[in-house]
Amino acid sequence: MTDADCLFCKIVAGEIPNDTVAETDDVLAFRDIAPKAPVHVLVVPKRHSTHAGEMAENDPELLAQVMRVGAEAARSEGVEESGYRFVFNCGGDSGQEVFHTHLHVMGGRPLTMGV
Ligand code: IU
Repeated sequence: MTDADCLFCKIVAGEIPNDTVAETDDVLAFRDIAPKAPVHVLVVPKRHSTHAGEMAENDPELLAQVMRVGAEAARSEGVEESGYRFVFNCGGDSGQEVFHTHLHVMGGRPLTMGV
């Protein structure tokens, strides 16, 4: 499914430019446009879904691919050894703003658990 109004679907389709880090047949990883850490990559499934909680129930294998590409991005961006954070925001109260599943991969400085 592709949501015609979905920003990340448009990025996946090449309609909006992105700073690609990695790409597979099913997954795209690109640098966040407003990074919250020195390394801030977003990993999205090309197939539209609303958030990771939904994907965990409906397509866990694709969600696993998203996390594998996230781990590879952490390595290629140079934060595998120092440590990094995976974040999935799921729904309004989480702070999710783009309702297409995406994994935040953040690192390059010490992170806190501030919410
Ligand atoms: P969130 O989990 O939905 O809150 O995260 C959305 C992220 O998408 C956020 O970090 C934005 O900076 C990022 N983003 C982007 O990379 N490119 C864009 O055109 C837009 C948002 I709008």
